[in-house]
Amino acid sequence: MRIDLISIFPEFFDVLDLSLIGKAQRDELLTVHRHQLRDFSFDKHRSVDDTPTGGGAGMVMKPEPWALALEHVLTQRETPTAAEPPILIIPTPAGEVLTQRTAQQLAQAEHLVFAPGRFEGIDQRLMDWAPEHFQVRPMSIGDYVLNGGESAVVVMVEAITRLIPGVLGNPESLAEESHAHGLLEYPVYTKPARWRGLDVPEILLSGDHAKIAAWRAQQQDLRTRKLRPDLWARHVVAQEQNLA
Ligand code: 6GU
Repeated sequence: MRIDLISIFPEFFDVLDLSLIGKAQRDELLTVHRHQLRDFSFDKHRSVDDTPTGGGAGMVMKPEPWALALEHVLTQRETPTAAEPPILIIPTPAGEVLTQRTAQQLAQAEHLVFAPGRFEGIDQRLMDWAPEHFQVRPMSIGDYVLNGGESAVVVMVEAITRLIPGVLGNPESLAEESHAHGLLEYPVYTKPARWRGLDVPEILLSGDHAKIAAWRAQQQDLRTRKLRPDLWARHVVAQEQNLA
């Protein structure tokens, strides 16, 4: 997978060189290219924003530097005539909320481009122009507001790239973890069996694998009902449909 990140803070993405995503890059499962948006602004202050037309607070990102940066990314493609246009993810709290299902779908892509805006967002005409060259996906990471899209990009890149085959050391952990089956993960324990007066649940020490699996499934149900009634309701509907 190729990932292009365009931002006025490209250094923000240095964290992607650490840990598993850094290793995935070194293993050539992933190439990450960062671009400074200001390199595509040609006025004397390299400005990328201006006042909102029609009035109002804050500043709006101008469409032209974004279009030039995105066109530059298109020219850098190894197979510029590839059938699939790259997916352009525009981080915005007004986007579709990223889910595990969407992350799984995006992990299949050849080429993802992220265009995180700052200020009050990017001139709408950029989004109206971009579908000529990209599959455009406005995406959010949850119902709260961040100062800019960069931290959301880090979250999205991590959620997506860990699903690329070979990125995780132990692919079995993917199958078991939270949200893989629409429920929260069960609680986990390690040694010692007693710590500061607190005991590991006895069943986990029993060696009875069937009983342990049943206990874990029950814990997943209990946790999900308590902490995420929204997920629980969806899970119940899905189960009813599977039984029908
Ligand atoms: Cl993607 N961007 C911003 N600025 N705020 C957010 C977000 C994205 N997702 C949730 N809040």
